[in-house]
Amino acid sequence: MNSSELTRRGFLKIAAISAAGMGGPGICGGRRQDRGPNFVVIFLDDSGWADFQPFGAPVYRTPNVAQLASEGCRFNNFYVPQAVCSASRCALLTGCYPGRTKVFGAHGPNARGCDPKYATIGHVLKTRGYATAIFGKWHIGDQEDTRPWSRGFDESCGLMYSNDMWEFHPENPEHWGKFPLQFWENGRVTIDRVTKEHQPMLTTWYTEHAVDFINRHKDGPFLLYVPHSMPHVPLFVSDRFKGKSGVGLYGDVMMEIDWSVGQIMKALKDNGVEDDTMVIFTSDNGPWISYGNHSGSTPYREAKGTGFDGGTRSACIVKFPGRIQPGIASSRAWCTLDILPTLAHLAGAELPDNPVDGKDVFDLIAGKPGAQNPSDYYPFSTGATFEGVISGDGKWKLHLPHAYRTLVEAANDGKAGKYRQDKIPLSLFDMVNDPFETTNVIEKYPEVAARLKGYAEKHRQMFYAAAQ
Ligand SMILES: [Ca+2]
Repeated sequence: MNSSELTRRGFLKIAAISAAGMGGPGICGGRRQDRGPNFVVIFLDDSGWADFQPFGAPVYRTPNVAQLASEGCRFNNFYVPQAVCSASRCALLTGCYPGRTKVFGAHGPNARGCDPKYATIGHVLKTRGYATAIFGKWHIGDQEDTRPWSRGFDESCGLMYSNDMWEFHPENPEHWGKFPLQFWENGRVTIDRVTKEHQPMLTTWYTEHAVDFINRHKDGPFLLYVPHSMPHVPLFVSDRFKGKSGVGLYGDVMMEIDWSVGQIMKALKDNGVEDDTMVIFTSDNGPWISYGNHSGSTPYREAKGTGFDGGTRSACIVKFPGRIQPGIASSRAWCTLDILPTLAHLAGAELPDNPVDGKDVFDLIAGKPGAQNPSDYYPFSTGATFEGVISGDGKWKLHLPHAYRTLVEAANDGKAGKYRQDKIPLSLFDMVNDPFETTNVIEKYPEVAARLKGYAEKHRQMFYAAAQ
């Protein structure tokens, strides 16, 4: 366990505060007893693990994220089950494995996306009277019954898919140019063809909607989901942040996202709901490193679009005053799959009728002494290829034999570089002592390998047997 983990004493202190808060009638510590807390989920696109202080030490400044980390708990071992946009978002919003929903990779315009038979976190929280909103990139369906307003979100604005799926795509403009990149608001198209004049405003517009939503729903409870389009390429920034970092466009974009975080936190505070709101801040996958100076960074192996930790491990902060100890770093592993069941638990909501794969991990993330991760394993995959499992405690990672892309040469200034394909044999990594996945220890730990192979084989049989 990390030395900065919550101590039993610290946990009891928080538990005592919570218990005292629960004692009064009606409202306790700003929270009404008959309802759950508010939730804000800020989900970046392609931001690397080391893009923000205190995870990394970027040369640009991100004071609002640093403050969020000082007021919340920083999770160093937080995972997504697939390091690509649509699959990652679907896992967060449904709590289901990609192998279950079959939402893999990144979907294009008009895609069916996630089958409506899988409830979203919006549906689940609405059963408890939550107002729900998404302002940002949806990317789990672009048909009438798979867009946000059909999928549990009362209010919405943003893009239905990635901001590079347009006429200026660096590699395939002819294909993507056939489909206008549209900006939607509450079920209708308000910008039919997003241009280079509109893209610089995306971060601002999402933020303004988020602040307005908080202002109107301060009596709560609410779910505010802000999946930013940035820092996915093509990078754009508003005039206020152009050149601000002094280190190039990527730094400017990150400073604008940091500003957005500050605006949302200020809105919570101004409306008196800061203490009644759980904030989760993370990224859908690791950096798209072939874009060179338009990409973020990660200390872990490989990056976006692979099953290595450079793709699947995201920097994560959770702030929940009085419930999660502030200012600490935790090495406890968990995953976006767990967000739906954990928030459902906190809201007092039932899980949906469809199977949900994630688990309620609130005790684990709150640092309750003795709390164990209830999942034996988390799967990881790329596209439709199941690649292996990480043990629920985050200590061991088993790669099944699979191919993966690795960088040959990055390009800069919005152009894509080159990858080549490589292969990894059946491999076991000790993620505590070798977090960079360098040394295969499968011969040294045959019992651990057998246990993880058992999980992997079961997972393959359940979710990939028909395809493989
Ligand atoms: Ca992404």
